[in-house]
Amino acid sequence: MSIRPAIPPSEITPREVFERRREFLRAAAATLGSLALPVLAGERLASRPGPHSTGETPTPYKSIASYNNFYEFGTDKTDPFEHAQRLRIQPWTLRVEGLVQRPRTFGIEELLRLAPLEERIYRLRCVEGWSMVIPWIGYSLEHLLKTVEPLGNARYVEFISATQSDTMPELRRRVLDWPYTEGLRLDEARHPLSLLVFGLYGEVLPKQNGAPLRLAVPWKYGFKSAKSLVAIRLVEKEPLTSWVKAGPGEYGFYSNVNPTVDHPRWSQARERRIGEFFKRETLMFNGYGDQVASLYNGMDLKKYF
Ligand SMILES: Nc1nc2c(c(=O)[nH]1)N[C@H]1C(S)=C(S)[C@@H](COP(=O)(O)O)O[C@H]1N2
Ligand SMILES: [Mo]
Repeated sequence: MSIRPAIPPSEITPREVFERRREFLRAAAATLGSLALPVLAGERLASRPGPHSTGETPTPYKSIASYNNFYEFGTDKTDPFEHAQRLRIQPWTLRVEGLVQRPRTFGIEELLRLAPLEERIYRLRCVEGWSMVIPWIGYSLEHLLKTVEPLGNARYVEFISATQSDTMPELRRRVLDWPYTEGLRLDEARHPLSLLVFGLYGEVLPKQNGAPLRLAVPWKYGFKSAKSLVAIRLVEKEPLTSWVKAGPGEYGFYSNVNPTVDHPRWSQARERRIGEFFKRETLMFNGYGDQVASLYNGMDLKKYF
C-alpha cells in the first residue's frame, strides 16, 4: 500500500519518473526471474495491507528515520541518520545456516520475491522507554524458515547483523561485542507476528533503519529486532546475544515488553511515544498478549526476563 497521494502528471518530478522506471524494471526482472536489480534505500516498495496492524497513528516518517539506535554507527540518536548513509547495501546476501535441511545463501532480490510483501503497522517499544508506531513492509519470517526446513533438534534462531569495518566507525570501540547478535526461541521466530522487514512507509528501508533487511518482533524490546542482517543460524542451545553479554543483569534473552519487570536502573511501567508529550502506560507484551502470551505458558517471566 502506498501512502503517497496520486500525483497529477504535470507535477511529476524527475524522482517520480525515475521511480516509475525502476518499478517497471523490477516487475520485468521479477518476470524474467534472473535479472538482478540493485535495491536502493528510499526506493518505492509496493505492498498490500497485511494482518496484525495496530489502528494507532503511525509516527511521522521524519522521526522514524532520524531518531534511531544503530550502535555500529554511534550511540547518539542522530548518529545512524548522519553516518549510516555510508553502509554498502549492494550486493547483499543472507546466509541461512545451522540446523536446517537446506542451508542456503539468498540474494536480497530473491528474498524480496519469496513471499508477498505486506504492510504491517506495528508498535516498537525501546528498552530505554520510548516508543513509535512504524508501518513496516515485509512478510512473516516463517516464510523463509520453512524454505530451509529446520531440523528436529533446532530450538533457537540466531540473527547476525553486518560488520563493515570501513563504514561502521563504532566497530573499533567495544560498546558491544560485534557482530550485533540477537536470538529468539524457534517457536517465537516462527510466530506469524515475527516479521522479516524490507521497507517502511512504502519505501525500501532507510539505511539507518537497517537496510536492506531486518527483523521486527513487536512484543519484545526493540533491541531484539536486529538490523542489516547477514546471517540467520538455527541452533540447539540458547544463543548468547550482544546485549546479554554486555549486561546479563540488565538485558535478558527473552526481553518481552513487561511493565512489571523494571530495568535495574529505571522503571518500565510507562513509555513516551515519540511526538507525544505525556507518557502512556506500557502494555504487557507491548499490547500483543492475545497473540503471544501462550508462547510463555507456565514460565516465570520475572526469572526469564
Ligand atoms: N544491528 C543493530 N540492530 C539494532 C540495533 C543496533 O544497535 N544494531 N539497535 C536496536 C534497538 S536498541 C532498537 S530500539 C531498534 C531501533 O530500530 P529503529 O531505529 O528502526 O527504530 O533497533 C534495534 N536493532
Ligand atoms: Mo532500543
